[in-house]
Amino acid sequence: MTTNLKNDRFLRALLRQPVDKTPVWLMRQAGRYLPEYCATRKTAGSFLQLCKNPALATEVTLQPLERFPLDAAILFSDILTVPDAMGLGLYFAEGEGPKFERPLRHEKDILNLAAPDPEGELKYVMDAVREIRRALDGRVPLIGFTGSPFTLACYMVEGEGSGDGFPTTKTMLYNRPDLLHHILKVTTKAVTNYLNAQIDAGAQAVQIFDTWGGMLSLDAYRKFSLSYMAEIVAGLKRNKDGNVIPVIVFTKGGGQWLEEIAAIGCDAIGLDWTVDIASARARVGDKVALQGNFDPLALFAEPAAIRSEVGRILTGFGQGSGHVFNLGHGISQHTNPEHVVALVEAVHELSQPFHQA
Ligand code: 1CP
Repeated sequence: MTTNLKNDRFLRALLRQPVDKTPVWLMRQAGRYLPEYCATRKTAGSFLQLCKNPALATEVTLQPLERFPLDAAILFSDILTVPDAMGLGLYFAEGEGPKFERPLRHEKDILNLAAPDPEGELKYVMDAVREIRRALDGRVPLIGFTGSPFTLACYMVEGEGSGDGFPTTKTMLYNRPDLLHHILKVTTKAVTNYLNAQIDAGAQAVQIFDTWGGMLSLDAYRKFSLSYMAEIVAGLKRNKDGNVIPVIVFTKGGGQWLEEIAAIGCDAIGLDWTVDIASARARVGDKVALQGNFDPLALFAEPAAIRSEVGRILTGFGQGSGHVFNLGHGISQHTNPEHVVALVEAVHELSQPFHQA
């Protein structure tokens, strides 16, 4: 189906077409749990310099594929490159998470916000997509991604990550919903352009990471997160050179709202590990595929326990296509890479009986 791909299992599963085994990739599959990643990051100087150097971003994107027979590659970048290109000044303080020099606190700054040109300030990301596609040479498909407007707004307003539910952002949501909606509107335009530019540059599927949507009330989730993701999905190029470009929506903590997420027209929904995958499948029916569900910290257990947990999730999903195996959130930096070997092997081996006609 997909031109020039040696392994299209991942794309086929997203479109619920038959596969020989369940495809698998891992959120944050390139990262600090790999010593070779740490070495390349050192060469680059910093995480941001690594993101901004297409040759090195290509190198780290391919590193996990050299070790494990994963069924997809994901662009090495970060969701916060977009607000950085909007002028907020992204930096990483040593040993801490991401921060912005100029968070959005004043009405004047919010009203001045504009969507960046993806082939301008973000050209380094598109260059990385083009270079990764060349280096992959059709081995597996390449996933492009963005943060959801709401998740990006959390960092843009708060100015950094938050251990206690982004209180500054929540205050704006309840006090000045008009201002938050303005940020979300501009950001939606920015990330729609950004994903379409990634598709033009060669991304073969895209994922929207809505890491913080799950901390909202259902009413606020609909108004401040889901409606903007629906707008993005409607604005994407879903066809490129005759191939469908599947869209995955991942709201961490969104397990209660799967029916509503499926209704926005995405091809697949990401599941964290708190959801029972059998019930999730029954609820969404044949509307969308499902991705994920393995607790990232279960990778700390022994290979035999990892294998049994993989078996439990595969059995829960049951017969047929429509499941992309993944973690329910990013892989921890303290994960032993040998345990990832056990996970990928178990998925490919144990899933085969579920795909026999
Ligand atoms: O020190 C380092 O080397 C940086 C660690 C790191 C890495 C490896 C960060 C900083 N970002 C990344 C890469 C990254 N981030 C990818 C690459 C592709 C992959 O292999 O999956 C992706 C898709 C992301 C997405 C991302 N960044 C999200 C959404 C998904 C999620 O994990 O929830 C979020 C919230 C971020 C912000 C961010 N960037 C980095 C960190 C440590 C964080 C999280 C901060 C926080 O918890 O608030």
